[in-house]
Amino acid sequence: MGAVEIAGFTECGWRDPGAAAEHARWCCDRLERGDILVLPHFPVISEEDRRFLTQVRQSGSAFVKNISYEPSSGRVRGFSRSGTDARALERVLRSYAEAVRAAAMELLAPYAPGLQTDLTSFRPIEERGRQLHGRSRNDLIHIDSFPTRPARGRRILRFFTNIHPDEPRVWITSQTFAELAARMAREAGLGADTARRRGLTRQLGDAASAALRGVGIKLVQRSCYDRFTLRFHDYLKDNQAFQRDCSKQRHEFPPASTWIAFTDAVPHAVLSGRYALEQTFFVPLESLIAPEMSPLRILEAIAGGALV
Ligand SMILES: O=C(O)CCC(=O)C(=O)O
Ligand SMILES: [Fe+2]
Repeated sequence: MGAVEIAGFTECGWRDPGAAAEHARWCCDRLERGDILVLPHFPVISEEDRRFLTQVRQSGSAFVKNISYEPSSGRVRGFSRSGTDARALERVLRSYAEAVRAAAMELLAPYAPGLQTDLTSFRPIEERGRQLHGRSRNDLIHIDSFPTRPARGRRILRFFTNIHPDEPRVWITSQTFAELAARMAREAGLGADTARRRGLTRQLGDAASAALRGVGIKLVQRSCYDRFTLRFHDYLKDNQAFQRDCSKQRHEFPPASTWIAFTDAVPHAVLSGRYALEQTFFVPLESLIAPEMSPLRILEAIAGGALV
């Protein structure tokens, strides 16, 4: 597991179109094995848009972690309205989302038919010394799982771009998901919840959510997989011995670089840096080169049964 530099891919696509299919497959394979792909110079947005973003302020609310953009609706949330041109912000985030999607379709061509665009974010706050509470902290090593958007076994693929003019964004990563899960999944509660939620509780839950749907309220329907990955995220952040003793690799992502990882399986934390853009995708299992290496299949093998 590590960071792998991709030299042959530019904003115009693969340098050697004849080898594009083979290179794209290789990239997917590396990602699925837990590596981070790094495009050392891949700024994605123009210098003018970059300067604009560094003037945008995040809302001061404690509930807002990043500025987020929903490509499907065009909604931007979490920015400070005073002094920000909301339409310009929407345009810049949309153009980032579109450019990243176009790059993903070529760089990771095997995923193109199934690639599902999720949210875009802009992260203007300095991460070093950031005062987030407990499980929201970004500087504690974790795997990603989203409380409001269940993955149901799909992979969480994220592109990050450092738009700071001169400082790197610094991450640490740890060992593979397979190793973490083998050591800690049971202790973190894999299996316990699966059994408890079957039967009556489950049926009551279904009836209640049907009733709420009837009056226009949508409940988040989490699979066993999602309930466990949320628990595992919390378990890792709460586990001081793990945070202190786990193997660590440090990565510095330079200004104008873009890096890509399956953050549902690469344990990661950010130590410092400000001004990053990020685009999330879901990749269905059918699109993967090695589905048996996905967190869903690894956890199902440990649990001894289906989790979605
Ligand atoms: O902002 C970053 O560099 C990573 C933060 C993170 O781990 C996350 O948003 O899940
Ligand atoms: Fe994360």
